Amino acid sequence: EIKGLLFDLDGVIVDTAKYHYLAWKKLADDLDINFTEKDNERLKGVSRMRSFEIILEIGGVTMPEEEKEKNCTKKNDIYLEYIYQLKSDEILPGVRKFLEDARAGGYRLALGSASRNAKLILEKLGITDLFDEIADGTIVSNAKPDPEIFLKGAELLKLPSDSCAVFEDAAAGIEAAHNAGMYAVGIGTEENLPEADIILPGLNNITIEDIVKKLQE
Ligand code: B16
Ligand code: MG
Repeated sequence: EIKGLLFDLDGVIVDTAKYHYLAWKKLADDLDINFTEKDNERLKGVSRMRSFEIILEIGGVTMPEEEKEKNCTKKNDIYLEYIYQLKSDEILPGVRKFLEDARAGGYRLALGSASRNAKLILEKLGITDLFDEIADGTIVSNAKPDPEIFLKGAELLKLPSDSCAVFEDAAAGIEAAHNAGMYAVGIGTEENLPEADIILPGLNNITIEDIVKKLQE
């Protein structure tokens, strides 16, 4: 029986990918690396450092660890300028209602995001109170597809893996959910998320009951 719901942040609750892109783009320009919006797709769900390493690979650039750290901090400072401006109306369509209804239906909700800025983003969107627990990039060391983030989320919710369902927009996140022994609901397209147990274009016009029924068919 599904009792816990774990939500990825970027791509499921809010489209922060566009701000990540703008920040990485600025940094890449400074480093004379040609980084495109298409390249940015590869960074979804990926940790900050790993994202930077992918950008360096694209540019064929290497640099010492210390300098990589500095650039990651620089990127985050730029990213935060966008996040400080984030408004509650940027929450993706139907998400607030979906979360509220799921809570009212007795489900326990947790965030399961790689972002170290997750708490700030939830505050900005005004939805912190809708989550019972928050598992984010500040408490895990292994990035998706490692199951750590979702296992942490389930542990915080005090639920076994097999009673949890994960909502994810990234292939690595779907893989992480399965590695954790959880159901995986893909937000996106069949083409991008072939491994998901079910695929939805978003969380509007659907209830958690509909989803649970489909998952358990
Ligand atoms: P930060 P998610 C991920 O969020 C983003 O998709 C990914 O692009 C980003 O690099 C990562 O968070 C880390 O974010 O730099 O804010 O710590 O999809 O796991 O919610
Ligand atoms: Mg995501």
